[in-house]
Amino acid sequence: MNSPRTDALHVVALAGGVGGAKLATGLQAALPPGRLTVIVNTGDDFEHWGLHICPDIDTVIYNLAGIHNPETGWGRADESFTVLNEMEKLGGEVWFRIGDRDLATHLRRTEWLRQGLPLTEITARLRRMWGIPTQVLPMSDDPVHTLVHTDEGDLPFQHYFVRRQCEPILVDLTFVGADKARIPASVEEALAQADLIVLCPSNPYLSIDPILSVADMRQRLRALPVPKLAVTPIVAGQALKGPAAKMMRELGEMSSPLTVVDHYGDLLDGFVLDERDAALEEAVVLPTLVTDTIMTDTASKERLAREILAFARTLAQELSGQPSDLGEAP
Ligand code: FO1
Repeated sequence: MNSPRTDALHVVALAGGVGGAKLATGLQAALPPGRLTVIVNTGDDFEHWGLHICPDIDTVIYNLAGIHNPETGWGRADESFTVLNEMEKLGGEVWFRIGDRDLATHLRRTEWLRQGLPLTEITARLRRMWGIPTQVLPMSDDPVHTLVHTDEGDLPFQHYFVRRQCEPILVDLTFVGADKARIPASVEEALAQADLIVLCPSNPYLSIDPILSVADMRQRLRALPVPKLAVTPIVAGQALKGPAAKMMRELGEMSSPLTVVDHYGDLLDGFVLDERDAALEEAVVLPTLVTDTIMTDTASKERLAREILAFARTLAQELSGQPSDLGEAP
């Protein structure tokens, strides 16, 4: 295990979608400014209205800045849809609901991409503009596209997720371009400094797997001498949000936290299980924190994050056989 100085504690979270953004917000609140890096899924990115949309990056940024729509978890608070309504009148596509405030982000990002800036730099500019102390890093600057193989044929991710509301039966997933995509230098630096890796309660198949599929990311994470833990996205057989439980059943698996543990396999040193599934603790086999994982407000996000940091300290101790240097949460 690394022996990090208390003042240098650096947490790297892997996230995509609303569940990941919620825990990232809790971790940001629980850690000193600048000690959290979030590596975000970009497999959901797509072109729409001629613009480059990065839904998971925007969800993470809006949540970390506290300007997200609290009902959906994605998009902006106090949003209006004048442009969307006008697009409808002009026969444009409106199944993907882009609000007016959100549109400014897509316009600016697309403008910067056309100027040749990498997505990492654009994302850094956006998070600094919103005053976010956390580093938000795209998993790659190279294009990776999640392609969903279903009983109705292949669907680009947002067509499956939003347009078809995840109705087609999942057969398999491909992360097109992941083998050629490179890990950005900023991600490599964050991993080299990391004292703890947290796989957020995001959809393992749609949000975390694309990140793990970039080049040799999974092997790199596995080789890091720091605790790596995952937080369950499944509680009492259900996904708190999104299609994870439905997808598990369609893939012939149980919709259970144990399926998540199995799925991540030897990547994990520990697991965070919801208290409603406490009966499964022994079956997890890994060191397990059993707690309330449901994040409904700012306080519950921060409480869960602090419990995870305390659990990570005991985990680091168990793994090294020595007292942990992972400092006390402030
Ligand atoms: N999700 C929906 O279910 N319907 C939408 O119309 C929609 C629009 C949208 C616009 C901007 C944005 O950043 C996200 C948006 N999302 C929408 C969420 C997004 O499709 C998914 O949450 C992620 O791609 C999955 O993590």
